[in-house]
Amino acid sequence: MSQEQKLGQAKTVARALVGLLSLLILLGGSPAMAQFNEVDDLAAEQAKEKQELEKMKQELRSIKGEVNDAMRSMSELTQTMQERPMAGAGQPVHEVHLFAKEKDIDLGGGKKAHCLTYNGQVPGPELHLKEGEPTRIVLHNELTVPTSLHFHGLVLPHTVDGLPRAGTAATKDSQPKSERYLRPGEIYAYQFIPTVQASGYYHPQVMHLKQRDLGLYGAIIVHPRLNSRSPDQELSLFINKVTVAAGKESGQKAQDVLVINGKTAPHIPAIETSPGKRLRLHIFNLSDQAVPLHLSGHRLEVVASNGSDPLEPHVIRDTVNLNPSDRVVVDILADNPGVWSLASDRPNQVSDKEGNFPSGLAVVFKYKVQ
Ligand SMILES: [Cu+2]
Repeated sequence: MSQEQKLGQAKTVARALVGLLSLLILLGGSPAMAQFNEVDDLAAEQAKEKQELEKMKQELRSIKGEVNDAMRSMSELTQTMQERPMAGAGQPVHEVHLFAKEKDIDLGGGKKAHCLTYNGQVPGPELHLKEGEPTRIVLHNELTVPTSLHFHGLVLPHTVDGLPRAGTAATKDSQPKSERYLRPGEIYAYQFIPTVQASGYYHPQVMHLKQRDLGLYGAIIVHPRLNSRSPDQELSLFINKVTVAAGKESGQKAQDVLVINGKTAPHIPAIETSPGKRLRLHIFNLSDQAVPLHLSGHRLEVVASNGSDPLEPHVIRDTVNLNPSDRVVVDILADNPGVWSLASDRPNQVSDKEGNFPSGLAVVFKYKVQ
C-alpha cells in the first residue's frame, strides 16, 4: 500500500470511530465520560457523607455539652444537699429582739384589757425565717414574773426549745422552782437554724401557758428555701378570748371578748386585697372554742394544717373548722371584687352578750378601690 492509501484507510477508520463516538454520545455519553461522571458522583457523595458526618459530630458535641451541663447541675445539687446540715455557716445571722412587757390593749369600742405583750403589741411581731438561715431570737424579760419561750410548730433541738428550764445556764437548781426560768430583768438568746418549713407561733412554754392567754404569742413562719409558688400577700390571724375586767370608774362589766389579732369586731382592721392576688393566711385558734371560719364569695385552699407537709393536692373549702389549738394555712385567690366577710358561722361568736352585731370574730375582706 502506498503512503496515500494508508492515510486514506486511516481517515476512513477515524471517520468511522468519530461516527461511533457521536452515536454513543447521542445514546448517553461516551464510556469514558460515563466513567468520569461516576467518579464525580462518587466524590460528591463522599463530600456529602463527610458533611453529614461533620454535622453528626457537631450534634454529638452539643449533646455531650448538654450532658456535661446536666452532670454539673447534678453534682452541684448533690453538693448543696450534702451541705444542707451545714447550711448557714458564714451566713449573716437573722436577729430579732422580743421584749415581754405588760400593757393595756384596746380591743376596740372602748373595751380595754390588761395584757402581757411582746414589744407592746398583741399578737407579738410576725417573724419570717428561712430554711437554713442562722437565727437568733433574744428575749428580754421586762415582766414582774419569770417567763420562757417555746417555738410551737418548729422542729428544733431540745437544747433550744422551751428554754430556759431547770439546769440550764440562766438558772440554778438550788433556786425555788418558780425562779428557774428567765427571771425579771434577764435576757436570753435562742440560737438555731430552722431546717423544716413551718407555720408556727412562739409563746411561753407550758409552765407559763397562762401568760400566753394574756397575750404572749406571735407567728413564726419558716419559709422553704425553694418556693415554687409564693403568695402575693401573707398575714397571720390569731383567734383568742380575752377577759375584760370590770371597771369601777368606767362602769364596765367583766366579760369575755373574742378577738382576732387583739381586736374585736367591728374594730378588726379589714383585710385589703386587689384582683388577681394570691393571699396566704396563717390562722391560729388560741381560744377554748371551736370556730367555723367562713369567707363569703371565695373559697379557701387549705395548704397545711397543724404542721402537715404542704397538702397536695390542696383541699378546697369555703369554711375551715378550727378546734381549740388548731392552726391552718389557707390560700385565697382574690378573683371576686367587692366587700366580703371572713367570719365565724356561729352567731354567738359574731355578737356580744347583749346581742350587738357584729362583735367578736368577723373581719371585713375587701378589694382596694382602683
Ligand atoms: Cu405551743
